[in-house]
Amino acid sequence: MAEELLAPEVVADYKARAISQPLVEHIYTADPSAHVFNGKIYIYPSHDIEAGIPFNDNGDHFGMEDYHVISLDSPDSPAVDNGVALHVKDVPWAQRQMWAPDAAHKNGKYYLYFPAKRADDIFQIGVAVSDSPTGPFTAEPEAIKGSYSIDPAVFEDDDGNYYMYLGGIWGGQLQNYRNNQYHADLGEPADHEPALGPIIARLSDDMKEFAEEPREIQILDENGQPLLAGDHDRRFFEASWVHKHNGLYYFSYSTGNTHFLCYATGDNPYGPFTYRGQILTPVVGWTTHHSVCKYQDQWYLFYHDSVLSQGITHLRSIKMAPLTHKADGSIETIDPYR
Ligand code: FUB
Repeated sequence: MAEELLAPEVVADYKARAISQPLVEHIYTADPSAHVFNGKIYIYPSHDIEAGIPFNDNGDHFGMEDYHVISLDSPDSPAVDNGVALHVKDVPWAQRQMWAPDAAHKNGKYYLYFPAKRADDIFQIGVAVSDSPTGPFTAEPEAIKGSYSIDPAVFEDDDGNYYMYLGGIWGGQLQNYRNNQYHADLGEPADHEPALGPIIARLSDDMKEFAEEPREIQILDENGQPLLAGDHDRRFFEASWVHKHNGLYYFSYSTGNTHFLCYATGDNPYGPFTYRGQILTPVVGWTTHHSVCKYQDQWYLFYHDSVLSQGITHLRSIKMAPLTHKADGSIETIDPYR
């Protein structure tokens, strides 16, 4: 099924009302994972392409092949495309679908974490290493042992521990796992059952392995009960991210088919996290995926939409906008179009 383009007047209206413009327009980019390394902003996005694969619920039309790192000297500086940082042909275990990545910095080395499908169509997460935040990165020969599903996000805590958050349902295959075991015939829980949670594992000292068995995170409602699988406006779908503000851990994520970016807070990296609200209302395009990053004293939301491609879901553009924490710790909801 081909997607229909938005009418030019609709696109013009979205452009006029957009709170920010694409950071780069010469390529399509999505799923921006932003970090400040050595005083500069580095964004690790997906690099969207038209792979010519028909749209389906597995997301096969997201046929990305490589990663480019985008850097900004400061939030007001031009965004610079630093070229190809890693290509799927240089990842021995991966075949296709280089989806949302993230990166981490430790002891002068930079680590790029990325999901991709193996030859048997199962997603795993890999790591590639570089001496530079912009790459090129050299991939480890095997995927991270015990990894699965998609959307790795790595959080560095104040005590020097690094944690990977991961997972995504539907095309991201998380519904096929329980207790870290793959079951081809498993699906999502029934609507009245607890929703599937994102997965967390602490990383090893060398940043290339899990230092512990991955475990599922609980997201609770205002009564301390797990969000239910049928609660599509609030339950976890994909796009994990964690940031810490005033000692509170903020776990944020996409609700997928209801198109919200939501957040929940907790007092430690493993949760449980309690649902607090929406960060971003729906953007143009099916997916929504983000990061939250502080530059000097200002927090920013990095996100994407499909306005530049006239609404094509798999041709997205990364954007950034200021994000505000209120005095009570809640986050002001952002409407991407005024
Ligand atoms: O970019 C491919 C997939 O789309 C990501 O992994 C998801 O989070 C969604 O943004």
